[in-house]
Amino acid sequence: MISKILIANRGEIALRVLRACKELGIATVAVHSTADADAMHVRLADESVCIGPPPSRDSYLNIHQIVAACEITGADAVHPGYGFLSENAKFADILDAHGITFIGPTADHIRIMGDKITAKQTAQELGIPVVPGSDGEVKPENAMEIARKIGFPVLIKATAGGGGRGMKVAKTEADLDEAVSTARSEALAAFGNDAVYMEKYLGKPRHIEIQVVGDGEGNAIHLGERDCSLQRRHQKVWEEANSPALNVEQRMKIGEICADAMRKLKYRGAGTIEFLYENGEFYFIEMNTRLQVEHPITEAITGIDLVHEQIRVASGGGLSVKQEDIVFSGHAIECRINAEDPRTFVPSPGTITHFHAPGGLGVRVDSGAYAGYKIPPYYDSLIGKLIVHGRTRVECMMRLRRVLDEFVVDGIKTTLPLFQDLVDNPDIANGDYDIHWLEKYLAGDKTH
Ligand code: MV4
Repeated sequence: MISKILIANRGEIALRVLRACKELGIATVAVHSTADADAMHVRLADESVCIGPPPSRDSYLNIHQIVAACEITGADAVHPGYGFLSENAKFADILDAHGITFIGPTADHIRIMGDKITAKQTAQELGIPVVPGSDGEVKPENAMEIARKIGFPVLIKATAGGGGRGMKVAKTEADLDEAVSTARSEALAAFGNDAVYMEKYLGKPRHIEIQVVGDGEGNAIHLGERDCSLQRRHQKVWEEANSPALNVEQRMKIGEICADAMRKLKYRGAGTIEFLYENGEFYFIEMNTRLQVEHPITEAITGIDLVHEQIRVASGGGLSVKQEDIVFSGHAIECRINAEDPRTFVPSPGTITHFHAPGGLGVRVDSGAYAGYKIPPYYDSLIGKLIVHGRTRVECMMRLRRVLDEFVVDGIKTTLPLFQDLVDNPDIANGDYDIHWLEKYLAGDKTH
């Protein structure tokens, strides 16, 4: 049994986890840096502990301070949220050594999926379709032979990577040497590890990810997919469930492949299996071993609270639902509201002077923002998420247009105006976009 959870995070996700704890009758401990003393997650928690100065490495990433906060408050479990320590295997090991439950997968599963080559090999062994590519690491001297076998264009990726860093395309043989050496030096600089691997480069895929939850004992469910193709510089901007590109048969087929893989792995916790989707085929790229920012759209179409499930499986209580009882209903869209200039995406920290969140049927706002709140400059610029649900995609889009009109955030710049443009765009209305659509749109190329 878990009776007190320490939430090792800040902002909207700390609030999100707090809400689940309250519903389950579990006591909560907030941690915060000195910059976040006035944050909503601190106000709403039962107890709070200041864990250090503003920089993340001294506070939200400081494992010793977080373990000490658990010991001081008697918390018996930690929810890491997303980002920060959520995919840190060493953190999971240290909590384990202190007899504190990590609400997430085993440290071994975090490690396997954190190394992109092992992740891909594991996925393939579990029956998940992967992008054609090298069999493990590629050394410069073998690169040409491997690339010719795969067929150009190819993509060089960092083994320790993720999020697009250390990734280089080689269109033809003439580009290969440079692509490999740049990818290796970028990987070394970013991750302290120059190992790279190679894949067939897919030109116009969609990014589609499958939500899974496992109980660690060989039971697992899938909760359908999210289409996260609308990204800018590897930051998701707009996500939807279901994907406008899939039908029910495709959804249930790839979902069952993923759930089955998680059963074989005896995976525990929530996870996301990421695919590129092109010409009707799925190609595994990565697995995330955490709750994701965009999880609420899955909750909207399934009615399942993913944080409740995480807490249940972490305490050995099992999943609350069987696969055959999951009903997918309607359509949901999430807009990430960032404190940024909507054209340049330059961060816009400062004081929010007015704040009015929209409401009504099918509307959810996850945010720690309020009038008078001062956004600190030290962390990411996500200040809230708007999630809209409708019975159909058309109803969802009509509702989103209405809701965006109601949303007021004054005193700072936000990305809300971008969503007002997107909701009126014909390609978006048709669900006709790939992973490059948004960057082209923002560059002013509206001809595609
Ligand atoms: C790819 C790809 C094309 N072909 N892999 C970018 C981040 C990392 N998670 C994987 N990424 C990509 N992998 C192959 N074989 C194109 C991307 C990619 C991308 C993927 C998802 C969402 C947005 C993207 C933007 C640019 C490139």
